[in-house]
Amino acid sequence: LPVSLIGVPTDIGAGHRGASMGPEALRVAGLTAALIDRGLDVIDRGNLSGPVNPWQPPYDGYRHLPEVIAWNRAVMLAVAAELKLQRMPIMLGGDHCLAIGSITAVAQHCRDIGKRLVVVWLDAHADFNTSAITPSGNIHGMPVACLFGHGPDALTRLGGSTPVLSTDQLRQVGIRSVDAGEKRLVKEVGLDIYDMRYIDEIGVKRSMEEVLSGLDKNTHLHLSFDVDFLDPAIAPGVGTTVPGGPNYREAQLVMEMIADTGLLGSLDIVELNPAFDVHNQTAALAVDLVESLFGKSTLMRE
Ligand code: DIR
Ligand code: MN
Ligand code: MN
Ligand code: MN
Repeated sequence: LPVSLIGVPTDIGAGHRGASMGPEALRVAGLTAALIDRGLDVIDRGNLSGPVNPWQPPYDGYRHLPEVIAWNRAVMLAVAAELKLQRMPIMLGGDHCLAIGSITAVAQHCRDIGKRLVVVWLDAHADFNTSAITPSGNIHGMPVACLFGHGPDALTRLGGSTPVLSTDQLRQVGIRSVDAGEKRLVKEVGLDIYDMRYIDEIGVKRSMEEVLSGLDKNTHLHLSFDVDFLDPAIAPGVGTTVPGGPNYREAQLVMEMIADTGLLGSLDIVELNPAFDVHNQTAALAVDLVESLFGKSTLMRE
């Protein structure tokens, strides 16, 4: 599948400034060349545009809601356009609120062509807060809730209908920070969460076998990769580090096992924040992991 890079330079959903520099950091780290080396047809569409970050406190439980809506409309339209052209959209984030727009578009596309959508969500956080329970008002902590129909109409119904996702369509991996109210809601909804304790106990291989079970040729796999999924020791360049994430090889194995399915249809790379990074090493690591995601391996494999 040919791929299209879509820069989404925004940090309106986050509690720290700087994720807006993520798209350029990924380009500087050589993302395009790495994908071309994988034998892919790559077009970099450049960056989407949208409102600047007004840097205001939360209002009614949401920080920057109008801006988040505007950016997500742009993301949804851009992703829909690439899917229509039969190209794989790769979002260069930008904070994780952009997944509302990207996954809404992907879900719509899957409905139209009769494919089953499965979303794999790599993150330290469950991103299942609502305005009533959020400790921060930051909408990057809410995209999964919005996709499940919990949130403001403008976000839950971005593509018209809601909910966009149901529990059988989402698997979250690497989770190790869930807020108090969020914990209750996640339990109530019954999210399929492979948290770090589970991964510690049964290992990455068996966890990922379970995450990727039940997929078939008719599955469109969307990967939403929040860079804070990774252990901060290898990935300092994010706004909200949480200790106890996957190490280098564990993260590579996650990507390699997803690559082996051959089902990847769309990708978000989010929360990379160059303001916290050291010599762009986190961007370079993200590119390295994306190479594995697109089939790079040490030895020839059958
Ligand atoms: C926290 C942080 N759960 C919040 N969320 C983050 O503010 O809702 N998500 N960092 O990536
Ligand atoms: Mn999060
Ligand atoms: Mn996160
Ligand atoms: Mn996230």
